[in-house]
Amino acid sequence: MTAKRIAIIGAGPSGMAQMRAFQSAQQKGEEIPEVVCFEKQSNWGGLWNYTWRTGLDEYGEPVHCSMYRYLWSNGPKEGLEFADYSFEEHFGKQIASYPPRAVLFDYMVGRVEKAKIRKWIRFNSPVRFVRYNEAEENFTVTVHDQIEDSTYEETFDHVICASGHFSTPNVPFYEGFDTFNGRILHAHDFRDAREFAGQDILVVGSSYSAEDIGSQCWKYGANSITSCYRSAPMGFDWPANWEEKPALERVDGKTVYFKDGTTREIDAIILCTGYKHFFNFLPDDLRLKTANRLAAADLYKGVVFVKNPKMFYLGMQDQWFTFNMFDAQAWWVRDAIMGKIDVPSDPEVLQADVEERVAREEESDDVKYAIKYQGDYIKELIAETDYPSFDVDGACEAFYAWKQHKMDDIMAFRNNSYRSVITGTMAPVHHTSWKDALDDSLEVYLQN
Ligand code: FAD
Ligand code: NA7
Repeated sequence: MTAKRIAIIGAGPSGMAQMRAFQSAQQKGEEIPEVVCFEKQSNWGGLWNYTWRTGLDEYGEPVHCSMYRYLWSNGPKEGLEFADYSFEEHFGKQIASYPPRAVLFDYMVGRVEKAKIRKWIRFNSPVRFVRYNEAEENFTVTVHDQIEDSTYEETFDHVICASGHFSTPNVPFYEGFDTFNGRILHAHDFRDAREFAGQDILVVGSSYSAEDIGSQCWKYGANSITSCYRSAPMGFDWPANWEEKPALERVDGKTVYFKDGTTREIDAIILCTGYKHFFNFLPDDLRLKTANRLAAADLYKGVVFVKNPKMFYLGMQDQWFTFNMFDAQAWWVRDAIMGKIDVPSDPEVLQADVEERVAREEESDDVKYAIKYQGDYIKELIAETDYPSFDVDGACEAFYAWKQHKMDDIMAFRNNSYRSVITGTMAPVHHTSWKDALDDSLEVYLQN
């Protein structure tokens, strides 16, 4: 019998976790399926593969990257550490708790370089379409080889979609945008905060991007930040030149109008209005349609597509936990594919699991509840596989402390450190406070 063939779409943190999961079974002497990962970029790392480009890439594809130059981890690294590859193993020492983008990229790549799985990836290979063949019970995947500029088809027994969901911007229109005398951009296209030095900027939105992009602009010398919320304010104790306003109503010239009747003169508008789950390479019968929430729609155990259980999705939830949650999912999906875990065949059983998760998420809108909810999800998955168990509750504690540190001082929370739940070591306090650390290169960050 020929080995099963598995297609993974995307070599970001989720796709990399999936490959590492298969490789770890192989390392233990198990027969694994043939794994092919299609990645549209020329390198791995997903959103963490930084590019200066915005709009379209060199091949005319939408640029995937939504990250910006001076991005530092927005949560403590102790909440995302791989259970099978600690920060200390990678860097040879414990490092501070909120690493900049380049440091986290280096860490995640270190694990997969060690696992030697790069050979499974076909780079510059956007998946154009996936079709399920009822009769053969397999999938035909259409891929564009950008280097050769040719398309081809291959068949697979399973498809694992790990294409991310923070790349296609949600861009609202407000009256007067078309005549605004300044730059309007979405967070997806934000790169270097120095561009806004000396300017008065408006940030629309009240979630992570609004908070962090506003903070970046503040750190790198914007004259003032005005942020505005649709539902609820972020409510931090902002610096003197940052004001939080209710919803934006309209724009006229350079004047922006808010719901409370107040106005401001603004140089640039940054729309931090979130992202869309966007899968233009999938047909209706395979395409996930979900909001950005902890219990994603139509995913049994958060990973099996209920409308076709041969198809899996990774990392489609809203995220408190990231790298370690992708691992938990990847190990579970591996075992489902390898027949070590039974996926029920009755669609009603699959759907009931989804509904239970949705109902449980909706029981509370408390932040601690949400963090624990996702921590419990990780525990649930790893209990069913050989992924190294770790102190998930301890990781939740790091998140609770992080939340409090943000309330204490939003411009200084990244100066705190936490204990690793993998090695038990306390992270050192970083040598420079976040607001003064203008050079955030890997070399400088690691000087502790
Ligand atoms: P992605 O990283 O988006 O990777 C998906 C991959 O799929 C990409 O490489 C893409 O090129 C590829 N792909 C997409 N479509 C196709 C196709 N059709 N064919 C082939 N390949 C395709 N998380 C943290 O833990 N800490 C942080 O500090 C943090 N900061 C963030 C800041 C920003 C601005 C954003 C947007 C997200 C941040 N995140 C952070 C969350 C982030 O979602 C995860 O860290 C992680 O990148 C998700 O991994 P992923 O593999 O699921 O998706
Ligand atoms: P999020 O967390 O999805 O938040 C989107 C924000 O945008 C949220 O505050 C929304 O307000 C707001 N929003 C959405 N549509 C509109 C319109 N039309 N007008 C005004 N405001 C709007 O996205 P982020 O980019 O902040 O974070 C995504 C990931 O990137 C996150 O996981 C981080 O790790 C980094 P609402 O509260 O819904 O009223």
